[in-house]
Amino acid sequence: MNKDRLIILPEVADAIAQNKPIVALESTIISHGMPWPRNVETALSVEEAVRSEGAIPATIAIRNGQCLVGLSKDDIEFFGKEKDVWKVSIRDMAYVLSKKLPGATTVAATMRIASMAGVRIFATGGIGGVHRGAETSMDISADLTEMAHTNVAVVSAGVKSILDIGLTLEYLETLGIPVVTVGQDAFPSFYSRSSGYTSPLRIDKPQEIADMLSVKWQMGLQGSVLIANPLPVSQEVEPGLIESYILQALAEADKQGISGKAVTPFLLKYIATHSKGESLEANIALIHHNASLAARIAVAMGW
Ligand code: PSU
Ligand code: MN
Repeated sequence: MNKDRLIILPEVADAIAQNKPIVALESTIISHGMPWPRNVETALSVEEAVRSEGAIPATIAIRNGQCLVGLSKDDIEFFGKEKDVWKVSIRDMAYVLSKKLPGATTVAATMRIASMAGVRIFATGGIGGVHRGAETSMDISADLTEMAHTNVAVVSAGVKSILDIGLTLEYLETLGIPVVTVGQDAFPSFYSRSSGYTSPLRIDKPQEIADMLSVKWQMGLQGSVLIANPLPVSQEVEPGLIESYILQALAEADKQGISGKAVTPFLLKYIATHSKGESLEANIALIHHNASLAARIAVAMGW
């Protein structure tokens, strides 16, 4: 690893050196997942949520040919406002770095950079997965393959139903990625605490999750653990409503010929715009909820 390409904010570098708990956060959610100015407000308040649980936040992005681990307030503003920010998954990293383009990192790229810096836990909203119709499109997010081999745990609110949740759970099993839901048997689907699927595993306490992560990595069992954190009851969005927006969004994506990396941002934006902000409020609430849980697990790990 060329150290000049990994710029760790001094506060984060100190935390790494002193084995203090750290939580990585992604930037695609800032640049491509939410409208300005709520994206910037959310990115800043999520960092506060991590701090209030006693951990240090490290939001990750790419700028000026460097991977940034920990963003300044100015950087967060930049990624929230700038129009031409690349959505960077693993395959885009070398290109965006060598061209010195600004890049917001997906779950996959954020995990990889977190791992390079020595950060072991990461909080996000929703992960990428197996898309509906993947049996013909082969659209399966690189988030899943990354989770198969990078030792960074991911806290999410489950899998969003823009994806095929059943196929995503199957694929996670194929890749050997444990899926643990916190506090309930049902696997959550982002806007809803249920999905129609039972979680493969259930753990109720942050300390027990921390124990499982320690055992996994001590045993040399490479890869992530998907920690599914159901959103608070008060924030749930009625599943029938979300499904109707998803079906409209999928039909519109098809009509406009949206494909490849543009699919997920297109669907997310369509749903956020058409649900009149209800989905955005739930999205913001659950990211805070996930960041707090990730921080509690990091504290329990004693890193
Ligand atoms: N799902 C969400 N919100 C998001 C994403 C997915 O509910 O913001 C973003 C994440 O950054 C994720 C990426 O890593 O989309 C997955 O994109 P793709 O499906 O193109 O791999
Ligand atoms: Mn895809």
